[in-house]
Amino acid sequence: MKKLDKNIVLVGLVLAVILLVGQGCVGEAKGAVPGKPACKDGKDNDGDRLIDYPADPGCSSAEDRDEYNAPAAYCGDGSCNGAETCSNCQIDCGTCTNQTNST
Ligand SMILES: [Ca+2]
Ligand SMILES: [Ca+2]
Ligand SMILES: [Ca+2]
Repeated sequence: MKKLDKNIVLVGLVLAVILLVGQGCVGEAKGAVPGKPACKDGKDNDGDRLIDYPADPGCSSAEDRDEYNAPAAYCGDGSCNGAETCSNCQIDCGTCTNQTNST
């Protein structure tokens, strides 16, 4: 029975180690500095070469946790958006076709 007791102690120790290591790994996502919002960590988090509030327009404040801002719509971005039409942005909206009324 002594051997069994030793095994139980060993299993307990292993479990304790797993728990401790596991807790150390739980936390912030990769790349994020714990406790520091992306808008005041001194890094260019979204790759637009603008760093932190107020330089990056993606930062609404220094406490903003996300630098990312949606790029403005422009002619050539691949989608017909904003004020784009077939007459002012054929790249995105396609060429205008003359529609003839059958009536
Ligand atoms: Ca940043
Ligand atoms: Ca940025
Ligand atoms: Ca567009």
